[in-house]
Amino acid sequence: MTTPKRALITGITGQDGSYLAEFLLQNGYEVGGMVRRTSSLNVERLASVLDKIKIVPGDLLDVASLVEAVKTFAPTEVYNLAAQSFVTTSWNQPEFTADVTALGVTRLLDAIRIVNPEIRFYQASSSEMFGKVREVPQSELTPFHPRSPYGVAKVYGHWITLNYRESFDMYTCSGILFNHESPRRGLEFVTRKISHQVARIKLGLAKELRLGNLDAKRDWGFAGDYVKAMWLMLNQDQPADDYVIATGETHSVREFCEVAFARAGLNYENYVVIDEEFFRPAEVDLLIGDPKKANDKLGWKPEVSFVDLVEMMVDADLEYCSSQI
Ligand code: NAP
Ligand code: F7E
Repeated sequence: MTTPKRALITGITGQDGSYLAEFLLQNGYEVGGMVRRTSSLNVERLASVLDKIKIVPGDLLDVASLVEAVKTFAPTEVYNLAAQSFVTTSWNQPEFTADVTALGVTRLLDAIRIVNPEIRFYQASSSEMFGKVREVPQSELTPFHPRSPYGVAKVYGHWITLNYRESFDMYTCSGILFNHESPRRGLEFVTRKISHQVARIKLGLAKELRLGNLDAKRDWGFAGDYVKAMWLMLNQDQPADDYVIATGETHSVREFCEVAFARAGLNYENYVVIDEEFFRPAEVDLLIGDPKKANDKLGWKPEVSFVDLVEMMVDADLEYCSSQI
């Protein structure tokens, strides 16, 4: 009998953490979820797996808690998904963002190095590192030019992950993931803000949707597809490497609105109001990833199309908002 693999997920209470936990459990893993102390436990997204995972206390701001988490759970793989992940907040809390999203990666890598450097490590890097893009589409070789304190923090996290691979011969991978969404996306991100408000308008609970830059373009995929790529990166026979994970298609916020409102039988032009409040000090205008390396080396491909993703989110929010009435 082989010993089951053990995965410790930081950020398990977030969108990606919940999908990754489900995926790893289905694949025979024992799963530990690192959770920071808050006044109320935020485990809504974990409803289907809560009784199957082990909650491990820990905070990326506190290295002693990370050493303890790695020591007590004794994982074979660590997925670092925890971050202050909302770009807008990173301008209001730049130092906090750097502490969690940048330095937090070093703290966790160091905890692993001290406790057991054989543990394989995944870092959640981001297409926001490309920012003011230097080439189209963006690949693993495209230079970075981040446009927010969040993007800058992720560049640090990316390079420290590579540095621990090169300095200590650890199996550390960085996944440069483009935007990925789902019905579990936080309400502050534009896709979920749209799908949720479309549902409320359809049900007569709201009259308008206030948004910022409708012309920004993103390469949007489905979070459930993207967590498989994280796992593939840590389960290769070849040496650790970094991969762009994307669909290779780009769509504007306006197009997202068009498809989302149409799903509910509405025309977005009658409801969307442009509001200066939602414009950013510096914008990332266009992101489109080149997932060729992940296709070739990991055999990874996205399965959910843009239209299917938007419709999945609107349908889920129609059901969710109806149940709240
Ligand atoms: P998310 O929903 O915002 O989840 C973030 C998670 O981080 C939450 O579980 C949160 O816990 C945890 N966290 C925050 N600060 C922490 C701290 N100090 N110590 C421990 N945990 C902490 O993010 P997501 O969309 O799932 O994304 C997962 C990761 O991928 C993030 O690192 C994000 O930056 C990165 N990323 C996301 C995308 C995307 O499109 N979704 C694309 C590229 C990269 P609480 O529940 O306690 O707040
Ligand atoms: O914005 C525009 C906004 O907040 C997308 C995070 O997961 O993906 C995410 O970062 C675009 C931007 O995501 C509103 O200006 C217009 O151009 O949904 P978002 P993001 O900033 O791309 C990356 C890959 C990550 O790593 C991050 O963690 O939409 N936009 N109007 C708006 N955005 C928001 N939030 N709200 C609006 O009203």
